[in-house]
Amino acid sequence: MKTAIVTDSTAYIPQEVREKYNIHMIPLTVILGAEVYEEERDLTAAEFYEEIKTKELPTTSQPPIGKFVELFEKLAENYDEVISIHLSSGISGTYQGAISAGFMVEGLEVYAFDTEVSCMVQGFYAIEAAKLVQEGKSAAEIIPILDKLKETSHAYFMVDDLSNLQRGGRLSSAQAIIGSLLQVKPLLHFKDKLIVPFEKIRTKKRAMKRIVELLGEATNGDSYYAVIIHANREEEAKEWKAELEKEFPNIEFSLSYFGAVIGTHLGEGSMGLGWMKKR
Ligand code: MYR
Repeated sequence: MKTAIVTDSTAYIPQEVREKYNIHMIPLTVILGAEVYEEERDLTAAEFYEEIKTKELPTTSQPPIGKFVELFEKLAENYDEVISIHLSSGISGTYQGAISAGFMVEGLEVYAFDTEVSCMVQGFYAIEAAKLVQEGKSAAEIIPILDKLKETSHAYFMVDDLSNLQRGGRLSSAQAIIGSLLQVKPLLHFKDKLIVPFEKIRTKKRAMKRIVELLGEATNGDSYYAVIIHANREEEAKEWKAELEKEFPNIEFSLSYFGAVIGTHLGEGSMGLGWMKKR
């Protein structure tokens, strides 16, 4: 049984890591002014944050179904099955797109996996799945392992300005709650596949402190992967990583970023921390 691993661009897995683990990537789209870009292919995160200084506010879109069909048909030439790992189905139609395309392609069994999150935490699932393929496991064996890992994984994040999330319709709360949150820096997270406020916190510094508390409680001295994710704030993220590495020797930290699609909805200056237990 030959198994391929696909994820979408919002995992923001660096190209060399994708190549190392043979992970195939399908890009989501950013519409900036009159231009349509496939993120991570023809628009890097750095270019995006530069562009939005002068352009109108961007919008985003899931991969066209035809692109999924094209990719799966190509994979069908060399593989029997594919695990297609995607950002939360509560915030994008990408996961559903993978399922629909799976019905249209012959000779390839498509297993779509909803990470119920996004960014490098989604990347953790894709990398673990790829390692399991290397260990000789099939999709039917890998999916339950990914489901189990879900119980150990979480992400919290904060934004400088909630209006991007509100405008893009990706903040799931009553308008009155959102109104009261606009004055503070709420800590956000995913619940039942949707983005919801976790706690109201007044400053970014306090929000970061609270995330660290939550990390400590969740990991409890066990071996975990964790990732610090930033929207064009690399230095700040590096400093935070160095502090966290001192405090949590059992956790393997990495650094990642909110690229163009997720950056459109969160805005520059956002920061997040996600984790997953090591197998
Ligand atoms: C689409 O147009 O289909 C993509 C929509 C993406 C919405 C992104 C909303 C923010 C996600 C934040 C993830 C934070 C993970 C740590």
